[in-house]
Amino acid sequence: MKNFKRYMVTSALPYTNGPVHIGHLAGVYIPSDIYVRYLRLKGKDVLWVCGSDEHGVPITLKAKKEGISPQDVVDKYHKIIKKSFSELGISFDIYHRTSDKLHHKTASDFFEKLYKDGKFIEKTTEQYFDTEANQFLADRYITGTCPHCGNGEAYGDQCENCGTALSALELINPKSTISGSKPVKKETKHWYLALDKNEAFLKEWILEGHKEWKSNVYGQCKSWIDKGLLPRAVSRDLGWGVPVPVEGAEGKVLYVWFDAPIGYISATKALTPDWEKYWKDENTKLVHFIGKDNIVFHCIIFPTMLKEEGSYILPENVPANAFLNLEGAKISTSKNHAVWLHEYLEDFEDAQDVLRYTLTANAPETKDNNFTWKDFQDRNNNELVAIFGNFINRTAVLIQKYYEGKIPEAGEFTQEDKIVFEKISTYAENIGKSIENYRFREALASMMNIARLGNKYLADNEPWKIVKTNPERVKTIMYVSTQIAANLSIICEPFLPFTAQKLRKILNIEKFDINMTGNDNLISSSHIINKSTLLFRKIEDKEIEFQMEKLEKAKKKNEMKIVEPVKNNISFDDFQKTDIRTATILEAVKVKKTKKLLQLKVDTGIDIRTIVSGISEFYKPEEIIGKKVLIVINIEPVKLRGIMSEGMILMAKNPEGKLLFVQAEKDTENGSQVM
Ligand code: B3M
Ligand code: ZN
Repeated sequence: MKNFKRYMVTSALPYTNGPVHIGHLAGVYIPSDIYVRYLRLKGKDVLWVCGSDEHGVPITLKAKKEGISPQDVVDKYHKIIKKSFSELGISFDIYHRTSDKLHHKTASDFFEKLYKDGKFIEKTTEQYFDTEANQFLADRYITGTCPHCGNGEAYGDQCENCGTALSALELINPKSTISGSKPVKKETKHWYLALDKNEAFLKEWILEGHKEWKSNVYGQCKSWIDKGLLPRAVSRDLGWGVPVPVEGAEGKVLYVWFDAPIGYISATKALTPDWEKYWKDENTKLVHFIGKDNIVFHCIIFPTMLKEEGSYILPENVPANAFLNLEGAKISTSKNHAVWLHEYLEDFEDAQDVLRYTLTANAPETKDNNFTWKDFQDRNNNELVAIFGNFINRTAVLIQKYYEGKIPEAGEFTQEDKIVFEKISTYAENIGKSIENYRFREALASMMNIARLGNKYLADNEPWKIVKTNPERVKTIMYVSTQIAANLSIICEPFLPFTAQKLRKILNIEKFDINMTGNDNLISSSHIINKSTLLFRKIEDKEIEFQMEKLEKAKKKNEMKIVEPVKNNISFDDFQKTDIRTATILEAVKVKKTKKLLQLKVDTGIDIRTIVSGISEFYKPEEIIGKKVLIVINIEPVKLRGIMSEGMILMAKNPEGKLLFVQAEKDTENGSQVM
């Protein structure tokens, strides 16, 4: 393995169209914070950058929804996100933003260099255009069915279900998200990155050169490369973003996924004049922390940009995580099914580490995982309070009680004492290996094993029982316990930085070096420690109930939104005019060349008649034959696709828009009047 001189770590730039939630934290920001804090403890030269991703359609859509300008949207959320990250102890060296001038210049220059070097393919093609909104439909302005996995809500640039990078033209049944209308095609000029020409390079660099990448990441890359890559447009017809720095490109901006990753470089520039060392020297290890939906952009597109530019290094690893669910359901911003970081910090003041702990323990490292409030409470009460907190508290309280806070002289170590220190060394070594291999859950479990070891050491040795009869042995026991606590204060820092700080305060020690872990003499005899304060408090049932109610309320509010408002009152006489009858479906066939229509023959008890019904998307003809249904028989007949339809079947629309039969009981006679 190569020995790198320094590290350049990046974390995905959050879109500034909303606050961050626990899914973002578990997937990206907590693992990268652990990684970087660990490297800093090791004394490594490391820079860690992040910032707000402030361009692209997600922002303009949000602005439209809230009736404010895109700049107002990004200003609002940039502030909330930045503050909440910092309050959770996410220790970026800089949290920059892509609306910053420096970024605009950096991205623009990057484009210009590729343009001048003739790296782009300039093409005029037909793109989707919304005639009602008078606008081209890029990226999230258009949705449709993914041609790869059938997801009905794929975006014009990506399907979030299967992760595939798409072009809007590939979508089946495209629909404008602005007006809901079917778009038309219109010619426009754009610049394309030649991914196809870089296939050989990507194959060699990833498929041959990076077999060590996480299997989900490697697997996704392989399947894209194997499918064959196409040139990809890196400009858009939009008014919000970095203007394309080419003559004749008025009204066009850089594709958000072209400028956003360059945001990592801009942030580094804003941080240090020495930025080039971190981006252009082969001895720098570049690592991108991202969520699984960003893999294609960080493993295929951005590296191709970097390579085409020519002076940059490529990422050494891209440890992408899967998604975190919440209480068994997908986290959803639009449905407000989420735990928002800024709200958590209000509800659980001073419990930052509890969230960090739970999200690391449940991190979706290899597959999607689930967060529940019950598990959050259990992990706090049964692990942090009962094991970690309990061990520290007992140690500190006994040292106060027996020695007025002064660490006693140790006698000779027993075999058991020596094993304790050996075990700490082994755990510490394993934690390092796990972190360096991006296995943070495993690392956290080893960290807790040190706390467990301490707790068990005290429980096995029971100093409180022998303090009268064997005070010399108790001195050694308490000395050893203090060393365990001191080791823990170093090792827990990347995971639980607030706890580490409190613990050092109790131990009355400023700082230790991680290279000292496993040492049996971290705190020397006669050092005075402070009075114990509780590291963790119990989380009560009522706090969990409050959180569950919050989710429940959001759910109810959502369901209510979907219920149509009540129409105006009508008189009984008006109602009486509608003639509703029970009937049986006898035959059903699809109406040719239509997607929605079925032609039905129904027995109304009065006659057998034809009804054309728009239910073909939801039912196959053979499924509905024999069904007892309700029909309006006196509705004016209409001709649909040349077929006379003489009646209407009553259907109920569910929240997803699916039509369901309103059925009569099986033994109701056909032709019975419904009243
Ligand atoms: N803003 C995507 C996201 O939040 C995007 C990441 C950019 S990283 C350069 O999912
Ligand atoms: Zn898909």
